[in-house]
Amino acid sequence: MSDFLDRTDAPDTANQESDGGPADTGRRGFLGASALGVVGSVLGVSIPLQLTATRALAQSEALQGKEGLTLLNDRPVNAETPAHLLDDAITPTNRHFIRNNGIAPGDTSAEGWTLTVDGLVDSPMEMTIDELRDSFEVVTLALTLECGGNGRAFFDPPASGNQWTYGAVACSEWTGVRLRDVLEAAGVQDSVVYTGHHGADMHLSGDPEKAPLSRGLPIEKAMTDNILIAFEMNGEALHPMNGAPLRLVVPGWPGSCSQKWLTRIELLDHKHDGAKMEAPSYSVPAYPVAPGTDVPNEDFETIHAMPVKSLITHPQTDTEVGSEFEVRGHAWSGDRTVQRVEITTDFGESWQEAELDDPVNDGAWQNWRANVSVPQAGYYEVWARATDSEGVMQPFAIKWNPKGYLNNSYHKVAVRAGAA
Ligand SMILES: Nc1nc2c(c(=O)[nH]1)N[C@H]1C(S)=C(S)[C@@H](COP(=O)(O)O)O[C@H]1N2
Ligand SMILES: [Mo]
Repeated sequence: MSDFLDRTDAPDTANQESDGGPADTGRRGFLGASALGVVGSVLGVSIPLQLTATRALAQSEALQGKEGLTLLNDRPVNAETPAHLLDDAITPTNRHFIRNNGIAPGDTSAEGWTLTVDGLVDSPMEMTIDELRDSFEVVTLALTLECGGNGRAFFDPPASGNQWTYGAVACSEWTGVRLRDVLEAAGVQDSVVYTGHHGADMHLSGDPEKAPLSRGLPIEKAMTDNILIAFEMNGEALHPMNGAPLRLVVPGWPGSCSQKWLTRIELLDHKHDGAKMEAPSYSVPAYPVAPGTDVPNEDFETIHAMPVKSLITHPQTDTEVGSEFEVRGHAWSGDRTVQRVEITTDFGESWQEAELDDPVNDGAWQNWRANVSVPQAGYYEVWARATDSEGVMQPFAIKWNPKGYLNNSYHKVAVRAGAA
């Protein structure tokens, strides 16, 4: 089976630069969708002509170690992981999706990299990565990162931006220092309501005055225990495309909160107004809307916690199974835990509860598995649905919103079951 995903009938917004910023009206990726595919098979042929030869070379080198991912866009680089390649309890670095809004910095070595913490703090600081390591407790946590636009590909009418299917989610093991410890050391002043995050990547226009992305967090969220300023991913230096040498990892909130190539955290007495903080970026209407509705910007709300969701990582869709087989995957829910995962192989007539693990730590997804048997040979769909600790269950259908965020409808895989 070829793992090239045929996207020829994807809407022609597939290569737009953004997963939901105001700037994403109109720009097409340089290549047609059909020229994009699995990372590895396209290296060397997908170099956009706008890039200098040197930078394009650096970019394809940076994609090394990500073979098997599906490339959705090459400028900026966006690549997702097919669901069956997300089977590991902890996502290996080569299976972690990539979502860039701009051009990654060319030099991502830890040498000389510094983090500035300033704004409304008692003692502004600038520290190297070694100084961060030496000054604060170093912790390792498995943390779930999901792009706010994961699942956008299934919106009807389509939403502009990267056409993520299922694979803009991961749970790697991150090592770093707690954001809270660093902010407390700097001395957060009483007037602070928001953080502003800054990274070293470059806007697609090349304009040094513009940031591709600069998001922030309400200060109460920033002070929670499981947000890391990370300098290791799965026990090694971060992959250059995943924010080396230093990044934020904010589990359970839209991935855009997790600033990569982190250089500065600013403390503010107003909501941060950096790139893609404004509606409709990473925002949904404050009230339910009919599919296709044009919603005025002032009616949007910034997304906070991501909703409850599950992913089936085995069996792989479009494969053959026996009459008895194991179904397994992961489930997560923003700032909550998942209390139940159920699966069906009869289009929802009956549901079977899966065995569900606790998260290995606060902020990690939960692994689940179930043995199923089917009554006769033939075509089956396996669907999964999770229910979180507040009793909120994944919806069957997509709750449409203009920018294609928060699609947590059931994941479905198709299999052909053989005779017993
Ligand atoms: N500096 C910077 N940080 C960034 C981004 C970016 O474009 N620039 N993209 C964000 C988005 S939208 C997501 S979903 C996550 C993706 O993290 P990953 O590429 O390591 O999977 O990074 C976030 N951090
Ligand atoms: Mo994202």
